[in-house]
Amino acid sequence: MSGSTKAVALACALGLAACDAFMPSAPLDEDVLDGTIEGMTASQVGQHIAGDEEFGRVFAVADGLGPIFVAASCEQCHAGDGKGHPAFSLVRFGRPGIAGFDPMPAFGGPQLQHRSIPGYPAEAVPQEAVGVSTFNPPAVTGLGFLDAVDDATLIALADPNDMDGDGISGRLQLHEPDELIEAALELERRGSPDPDARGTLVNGRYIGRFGKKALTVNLLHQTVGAYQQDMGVTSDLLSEDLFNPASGSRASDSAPDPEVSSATVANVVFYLKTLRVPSRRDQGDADVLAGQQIFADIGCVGCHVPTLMTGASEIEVLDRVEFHPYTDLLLHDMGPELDDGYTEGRALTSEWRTPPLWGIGLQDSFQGGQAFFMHDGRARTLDEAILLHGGEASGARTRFSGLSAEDQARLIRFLESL
Ligand code: HEC
Ligand code: HEC
Ligand SMILES: [Ca+2]
Ligand SMILES: [Ca+2]
Ligand SMILES: [Ca+2]
Repeated sequence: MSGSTKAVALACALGLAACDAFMPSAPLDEDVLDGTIEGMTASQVGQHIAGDEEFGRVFAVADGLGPIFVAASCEQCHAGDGKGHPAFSLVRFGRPGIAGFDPMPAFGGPQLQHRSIPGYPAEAVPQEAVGVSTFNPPAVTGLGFLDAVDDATLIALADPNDMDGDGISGRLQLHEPDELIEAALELERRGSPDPDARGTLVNGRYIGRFGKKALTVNLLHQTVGAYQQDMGVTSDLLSEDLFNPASGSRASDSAPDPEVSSATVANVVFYLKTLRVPSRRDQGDADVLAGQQIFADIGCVGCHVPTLMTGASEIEVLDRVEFHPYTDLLLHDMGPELDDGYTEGRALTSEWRTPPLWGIGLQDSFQGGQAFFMHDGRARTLDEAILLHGGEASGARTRFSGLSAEDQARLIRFLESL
């Protein structure tokens, strides 16, 4: 119970407050996602709070919003740090090209910025686009743990040729080196007690881990990308304003670049790193425990790996600890139904990075009382989400369908406890 909840309970017990009206709306501590990890030093708490403020900061035109953008703050899309409502989804597009997938930069691709500052034309999805995909904002809790997993762990989890014969391969997303990726990796290596654990080259390319197709290599890369692509806000690493190529002009806003300082970016990254993992609920319940066993037995754990280890971290709580994200951070072919014809890096259009399942039982409270699952929110219940699994996950889906109604309900109870 949080301090304020305790105070309310006490006031009720003493007959001081109208408790029927008050108690139900007081959130339980465990239902709140945006708590911090424990054990931070005072200066770390200070940096977390500074990052939290920046995460909530609403940009105005004078601050450098746009000229084209999707939303005016991180928090608008990642409300309460939980999954965002589909109204705040990102739309990305492209088409098959001669040398692989063409993200259509001449048309403003791959990401649509459908809003703009006054006097500047917003983008529209071009008719020439063949693959168009909608990405729902994911929850941002617990990401410091995923960020602190060593490259070697991901390399060991990958089984591109399905050598163990379970029908599940799991591939690393790999990106050609570029200036931005190398700068983002280098800055993070500088603060790390084990710099060699990150930025490993695999066949000359860097491992991607964040985003639905693992587009970005770390939280810094993700953050500067979000500032520029989602809000039109420039930083030291991405210092050029976005412009709409269809408008024929490279005119940008009048705010001097960079529009956020590297200290601000570092604070936001630190904020993301130090958001705690959502707490489990009803962990000891008999149905939940039975559901957990079924989750393992029918092969959900082939991708939604229950336990990972972090590597060395400068943040004590994240330093070489076990945690339970229910993801392998790898790409999997999910079959034709989830194939939007759109892709990033070396992923196939049908490939998606396994999303963590922690907090999944809480997400409806962050999406306006309704839940939206899968990359574009097309599934409205956990059952529906499971039944959309195809490709490498076909076996697990078929085994789920073969369960008794009671066992299916137990599996769902387990997911709801995460
Ligand atoms: C317009 C809505 C929108 C805004 C604004 C936005 N995001 Fe996001 N965010 C998303 C979506 C959608 C994704 C998934 C993108 C992808 O899969 O490539 C995402 C992904 C992320 C991720 C990766 C999470 C994961 O599990 O892989 C992080 C971290 C993140 N955002 C942080 C931020 C920060 C920090 C800001 C502000 C600087 C921000 N976002 C602004 C919508 C938004
Ligand atoms: C082959 C790998 C794989 C297996 C096996 C697998 N999943 Fe998934 N799962 C994924 C991927 C990838 C996604 C994201 C797909 C998308 O966004 O379109 C996903 C999405 C989900 C989601 C929705 C998450 C969200 O944030 O919207 C749930 C719930 C889920 N899986 C549960 C299960 C259960 C239960 C099983 C076992 C019956 C299972 N998965 C087996 C890879 C897998
Ligand atoms: Ca700008
Ligand atoms: Ca664009
Ligand atoms: Ca500017």
